[in-house]
Amino acid sequence: MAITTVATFGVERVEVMDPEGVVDEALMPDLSPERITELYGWMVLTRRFDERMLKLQRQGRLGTFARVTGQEGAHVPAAFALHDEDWMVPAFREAGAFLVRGVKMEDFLQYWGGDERGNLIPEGVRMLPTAIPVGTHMLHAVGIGWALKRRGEKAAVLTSFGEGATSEGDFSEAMNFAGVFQAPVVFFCQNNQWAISLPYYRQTAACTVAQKAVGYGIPGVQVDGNDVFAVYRTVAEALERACGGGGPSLIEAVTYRVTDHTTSDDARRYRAEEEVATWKARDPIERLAKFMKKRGLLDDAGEAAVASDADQRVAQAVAAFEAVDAPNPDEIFEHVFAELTAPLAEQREALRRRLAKEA
Ligand SMILES: Cc1ncc(C[n+]2csc(CCOP(=O)(O)OP(=O)(O)O)c2C)c(N)n1
Repeated sequence: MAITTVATFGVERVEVMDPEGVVDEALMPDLSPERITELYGWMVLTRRFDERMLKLQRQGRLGTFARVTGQEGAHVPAAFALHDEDWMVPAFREAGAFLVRGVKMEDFLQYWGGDERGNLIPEGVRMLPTAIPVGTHMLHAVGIGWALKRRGEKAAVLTSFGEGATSEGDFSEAMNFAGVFQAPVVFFCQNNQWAISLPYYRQTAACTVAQKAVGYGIPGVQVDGNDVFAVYRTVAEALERACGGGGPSLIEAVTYRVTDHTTSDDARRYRAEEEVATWKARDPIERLAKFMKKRGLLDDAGEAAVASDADQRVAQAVAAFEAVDAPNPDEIFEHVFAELTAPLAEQREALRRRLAKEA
């Protein structure tokens, strides 16, 4: 009889660029200056869009929105690392990924304005719509990945979610299935430290999200989620491995939700201003700008031009969104059942009567 160690594990963390924009050349991903400039443009567009979303909501022109400011260093480079033939299966805090993947900004606005027609993904864009139920979409991602594998398609799936979603049973089922069937899925966790008012340490007893991969026999790694190069490099590698038959992986991008949970929340009620200030100082866009300025890829005038170009694109999208006719309320009852159930038919009649009265 003996007691022996049958398994050991460690968790690696990838950092490429420090807060001053200085990079480790040996770890730099393969990105041309043009691609880095493009990536920067997407991040700024995402930030300006996000800020405008808050204003629109406060003005009563938009419904609730899950803001992404501070998380552009995570989901934007992750989406940027995808090839056209890859799929993205997002949660609800990935505005930048929608833009990078080619979803029209006005459509995205329309969805968050409460009009489901905005959820129609353009033909040829391999992306699923926003998933509000926490965690359910990870199973859809694995289904798509498994299908790609069975069809022999050389493509992978990136699914993104928050650390809160890793407490859901869906996460465990998805990770297990992906591991057993070696589905080409990259699980991308934006660990932004808070699930509404629940902090990370109350969410899980695991000291990293990345280590959860060990239980499913798949590789797990942590990256600095405010370091675009670390994220891009790690996601690109994981996608390549998945496409080449190397199976799934889990990436934990450590970042921070500097805004409220949604435009309906007030985070000052449950967390300290000092903590928020610490993370604001680690801004991912400023970090990339510092790098680009050192390399002569950006100057102050260029920075202002990128921002004003982004503002113009956002203004045009808002105008297009607000020019769309309101949907027919009857549509609420369509597309779920082939034949409307009796209670739903009754509800539709009640709605019609009420709208007729109010008209
Ligand atoms: C199945 C389910 N349970 C609860 C909710 C309510 N809810 C919305 S967001 C959220 C927290 C999610 O936290 P996390 O997964 O870390 O993502 P984050 O919001 O931080 O991006 C909860 C509990 C929901 N949308 N779906």
